[in-house]
Amino acid sequence: MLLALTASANKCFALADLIRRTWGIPTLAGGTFATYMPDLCLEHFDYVIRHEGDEAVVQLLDCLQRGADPGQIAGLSYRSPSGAAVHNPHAEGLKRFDTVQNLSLIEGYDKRSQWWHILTQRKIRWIVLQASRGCPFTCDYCIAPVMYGPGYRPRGWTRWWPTSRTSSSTAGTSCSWTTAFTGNRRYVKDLLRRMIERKLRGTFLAFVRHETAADGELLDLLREVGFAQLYIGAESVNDDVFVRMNKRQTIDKLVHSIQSIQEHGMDVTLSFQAGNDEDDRYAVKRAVDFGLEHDISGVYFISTWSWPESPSAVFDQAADDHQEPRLLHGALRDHFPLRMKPSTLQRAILEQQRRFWSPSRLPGMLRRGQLDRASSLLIQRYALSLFDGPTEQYVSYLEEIEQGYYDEDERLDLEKIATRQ
Ligand code: B12
Ligand code: SF4
Repeated sequence: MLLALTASANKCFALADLIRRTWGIPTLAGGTFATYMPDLCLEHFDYVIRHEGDEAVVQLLDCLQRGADPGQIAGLSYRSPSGAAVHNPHAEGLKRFDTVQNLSLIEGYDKRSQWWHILTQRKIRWIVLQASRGCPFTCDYCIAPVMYGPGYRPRGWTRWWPTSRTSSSTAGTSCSWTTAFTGNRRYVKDLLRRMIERKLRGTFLAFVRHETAADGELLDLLREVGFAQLYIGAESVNDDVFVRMNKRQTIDKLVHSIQSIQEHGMDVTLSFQAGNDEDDRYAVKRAVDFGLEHDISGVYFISTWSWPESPSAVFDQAADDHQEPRLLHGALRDHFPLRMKPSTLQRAILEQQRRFWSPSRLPGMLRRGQLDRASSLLIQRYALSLFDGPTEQYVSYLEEIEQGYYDEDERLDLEKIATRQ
């Protein structure tokens, strides 16, 4: 059973091919990439489970054991005896998904500290806790509505909240709580109060929306449990982008939210999309300016991208330039932006990230006693340096392929790009 992020899909394909060639045992893929690209995955895997896998995987194992027909397993893709791809109808989103991961079941799971991993393995370990699935919002670019369907489904906390077993196996690591964590405030407050009662504390980060900050009681509870960072998908510093993408956010609300979270003793991390149709060559710089002005602890950029199959593509699909999967991890641009050359966008991402994670900011952090921020800056700066060479090579490549498609003001000739060979 394999799960591939797009950027690691080729490696997973090679591994699946090897397993099939060497041992001939059935192979199964699942997760976001496989859900969007089941046909491609079926070239290397015997089965693909689309969307949520919890029930389908058990049904498939049972079916394989009995040698039965998999035609009834909702959400399963496979090949018929004639070789044609069969995609069974979608499964309904799970109503109950109470079981929590138990890391002690992983043989040889390494319990050494985060610092040990950073210093000796150059790896940061993040444990994901999923308190809910889905999101009450439907932003056009987001995978959450596609993967989990409409609405927000809380997990049955009575059975799943972090137990001492989970906490001990995650000791010394950071935990992130998945998308739209605070989508149902009553449920999340209840969960946090129970964690406080049971003295379950840790270092947590949660993915939240700006509305979270309107509730002071919720922020106090988050802080008390150990949430040090709230991660908000800012996406842009341009209200027009929010409207076009159905984000239901404004810059004003974002700023209020940041201030309120900081007043409650937590840091804010923001991620931005880079290369939207409204963005000119200074958009990435403006986002970093915004981050510095509002004392944000981390500013990240994900290059705007859209699946060809997306029902709500966020840019004209003629401008799509899907690279090989290996390059699709969000840090490299994957389309021809409307108002700047691809090389300008890529260079801006690199330079502005360097500016945000500049060592020149260290003395100020140390003076203010922000040791967490200082160590995070060193780690991020180091991580960035690993991308320097490949990104600069990529910029040179972009300068070649963009020739002839942009005017002097770096405006894309969409017609010309649509008819390129
Ligand atoms: C938490 C998270 C992280 C954490 C991961 C921590 C960790 N230890 O795993 C951090 C912040 C480190 C991270 C980093 C990155 N992430 Co991330 N991350 C997420 C996030 C928010 C939640 C993923 C999660 O664990 N969910 C909980 C599990 C239970 O749900 P699930 O993954 O959907 O799994 C269900 C189904 O998909 C299915 N399923 C999943 N796997 C399998 C496998 C099989 C065999 C089967 C049958 C079914 C199945 O069944 C599950 C239960 O129903 C998602 C967005 C999202 N909301 O899903 C992005 C997401 C997965 N990340 C993404 C990306 C791009 C990255 C980065 C490459 C970003 C970057 N440029 O650095 C890095 C890669 C890091 C790495 N080395 O792999 C993309 C992946 C897009 C793609 N298709 O490739 C996503 C989808 C966000 C997005 N919209 O762009 N990420
Ligand atoms: S609010 Fe966040 S999780 Fe929900 S649809 Fe929008 S981007 Fe996705």
